[in-house]
Amino acid sequence: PRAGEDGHAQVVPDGPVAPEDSLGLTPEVVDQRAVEESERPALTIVWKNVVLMSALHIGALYGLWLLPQASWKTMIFCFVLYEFNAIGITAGAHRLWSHRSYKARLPLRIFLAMCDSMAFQNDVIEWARDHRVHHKYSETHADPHNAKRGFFFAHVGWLLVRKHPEVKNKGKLLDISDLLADPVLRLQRKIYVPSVILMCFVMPTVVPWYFWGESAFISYFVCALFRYSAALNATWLVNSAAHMWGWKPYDVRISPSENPVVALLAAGEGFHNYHHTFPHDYSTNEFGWILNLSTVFIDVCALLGLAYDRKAMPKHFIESRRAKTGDKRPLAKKLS
Ligand code: ST9
Ligand code: ZN
Ligand code: ZN
Repeated sequence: PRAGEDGHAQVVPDGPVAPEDSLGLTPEVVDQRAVEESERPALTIVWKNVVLMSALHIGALYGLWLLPQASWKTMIFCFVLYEFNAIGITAGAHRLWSHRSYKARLPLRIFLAMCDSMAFQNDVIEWARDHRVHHKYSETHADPHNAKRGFFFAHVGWLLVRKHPEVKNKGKLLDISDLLADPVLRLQRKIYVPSVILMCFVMPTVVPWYFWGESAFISYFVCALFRYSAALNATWLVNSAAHMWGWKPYDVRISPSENPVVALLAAGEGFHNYHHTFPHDYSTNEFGWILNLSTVFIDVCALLGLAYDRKAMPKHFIESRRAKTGDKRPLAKKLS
């Protein structure tokens, strides 16, 4: 059973529900979107990022081309790394640290921070600050990857240009004291560069070479560059594809959508209409383990006593919200 129905999980809301949580849209955000409709913000391109991102993707495509020459052990290792890379972002940076949707004991937090360094998506404090501002000011200029600015901007373009001043202005109003108070996150920030070199590039290259004699050249291009870039693109699809295409069974008024393909690629993070409607649910969906490896991971950690206080939306709460704001057309209903 999904946590929340088996009596083990804490059920949200456990405090007063903020207006943006109960309605999905604050009047402030709606007004802001209307004002911005006709604006086209100026872009300041960061050429260093353009060059590095292009080089990474060329290296990753070369890794994909080399993949058939890799041993089956290397292929399995690459897949396992991809999933742990994903878990670092989903169960770590996203569900634990950005949304506090469950609690984790120290060994699990250390493990998740290591996986997060393997994912090399900025340190958790920066990632979570950007993500909190993405939820609170979704699809306005204060949203770092505002999907109203098109697929490319939401996918990768936002990492290639200076941020809109509103991201910084609104971001500074957010409380991130909980992130700064976590010693694991402070340590990760302090040793971020060496931790990324080790976890994202050196370890994926050395393990196949040392343990089963893979060529270090192949393991670098396949397990480091190809795995890293594939996981980046899967993550970015949540910001681009899942903000554009899919079903809206919980709230028709927002762009984030239920996108099963993205859910599969992103270890359970494609149920984005649900997630933007109920951001504090630790499962980011209504269906528990279906297409959701990250929920499986958190539930197993809970069984081992490493994770606790998983927050899940009560069924009646979901139903009443669906009745108020959800898409009630037959297909959306069938898929919800
Ligand atoms: C990457 C991140 O890929 C991907 C995140 C995706 C999120 C997805 C979410 C979806 C849900 C979860 C799905 C998970 C699925 C996982 C599946 C896995 C298979 N608030 O940034 P700077 C201020 S990273 C408040 O330099 P610029 C602040 O004072 C990839 N203040 O801005 C800051 O200083 P500090 C690898 C803020 O100059 C100062 O501004 N990494 C905020 O405009 C300067 O900040 C890269 O490619 C805020 N939110 O530059 C690096 N933001 O930090 C990319 C900023 O000291 N980044 N401030 O406080 C950069 O190079 C730059 O950030 C930039 C903007 C060029 C993009
Ligand atoms: Zn989103
Ligand atoms: Zn989120």
